[in-house]
Amino acid sequence: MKVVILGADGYLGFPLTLRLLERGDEVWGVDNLSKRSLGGKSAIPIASASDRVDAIYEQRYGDRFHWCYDDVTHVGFMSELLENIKPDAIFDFAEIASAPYSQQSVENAIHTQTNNITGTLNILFAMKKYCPDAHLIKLGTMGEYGTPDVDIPEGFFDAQYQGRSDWLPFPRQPGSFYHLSKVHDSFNIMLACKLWNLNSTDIMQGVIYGSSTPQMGDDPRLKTTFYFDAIWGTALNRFCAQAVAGFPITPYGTGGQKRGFISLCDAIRCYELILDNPIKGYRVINQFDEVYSIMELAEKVKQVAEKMSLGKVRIAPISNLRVESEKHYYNPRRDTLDALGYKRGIMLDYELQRIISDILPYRETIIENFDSIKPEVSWT
Ligand code: USQ
Repeated sequence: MKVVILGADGYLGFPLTLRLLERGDEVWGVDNLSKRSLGGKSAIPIASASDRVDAIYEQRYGDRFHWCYDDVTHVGFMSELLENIKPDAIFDFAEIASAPYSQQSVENAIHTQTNNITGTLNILFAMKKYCPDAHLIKLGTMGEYGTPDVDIPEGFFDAQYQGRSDWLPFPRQPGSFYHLSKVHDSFNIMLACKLWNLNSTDIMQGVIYGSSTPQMGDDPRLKTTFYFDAIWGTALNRFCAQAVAGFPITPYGTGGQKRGFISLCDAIRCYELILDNPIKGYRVINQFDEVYSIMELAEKVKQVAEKMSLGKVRIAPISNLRVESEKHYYNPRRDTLDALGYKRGIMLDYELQRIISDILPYRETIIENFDSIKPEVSWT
């Protein structure tokens, strides 16, 4: 298949690029490399984009890989790209994906929403003109739904009101300007699919964890990022980094917040399944493996790290600077992936061991960046 990956230099986009090349697809990887200058602290060192491209060529994928350094928000670039390639599918990971970053300042909130919403609109208009039959696979977030006191369906539900009923978008209650940017994206995509008969899968993805995929092998140039700082690091990855460095693990507040989680390797398998099973029109897929509370995960990391002889690991809850429920019902559904044949490949304990082994050689990097671990962005 001819596949465009927007955000191909990122935590998800790069491993997906490697996997699709491995299985024989032709890939156009697009990135403006802006994430590299936003201050995230990665335990695993990241090769330059040109070293990554060299490594891909050395894997003998060069004839099927095309690297494009550009910005998805540029109208002329996107039009030219889709006009020339006419891809079968477009993955869109090219978004600013941090809730704390978006809450940090008006500049960051505007950067997040402008970048994310403009990029998506740009893709939609270019698809309409140049490749209306392509499949847009867009990364949304489970955070679009918030944490309602009822089960969470996949995007739509049977709404009953005053004796009448309709199949309507499930309410979105995002908890940050970042999560809200994804809601805007979802509605823009839904409208474009309705008006112009475009095809899109909008993935509501849970929190990802993981440090490597089989395609990376031992080549340091093929590793992906592993952020552990309070702005770009996500909960479970941060907990592993804290355990490795001998710092206390930091659930925010009581740690009763529940989220859906999925490993990096399983997320890549889901993207493949979605790519191989395109849709006509607009579809929402909830993508996560299991729901855990943050405290459950902190305890799990402690258990695994102590078994790996990392010494005594301490869990030290800190005050929660976010505005979010810490005790709530959470029951999202995951029907479509199951119907497509998805089976979880990686168990949590196994993946935690692997993450810890992968980042252990970079313990000093984490220790040196101790100051970046403590959250400082308040939601209020
Ligand atoms: N949390 C802690 N301690 C930490 C870090 C996080 O208790 O050291 C808690 C947060 O308060 C929150 C939960 O863990 O309740 C998840 O926080 P996170 O920083 O791991 O994830 P979040 O900000 O929700 O965003 C991440 C990704 C985002 C993706 C989203 C999926 O950065 O791109 O969209 O996960 S979801 O959370 O399902 O919306």
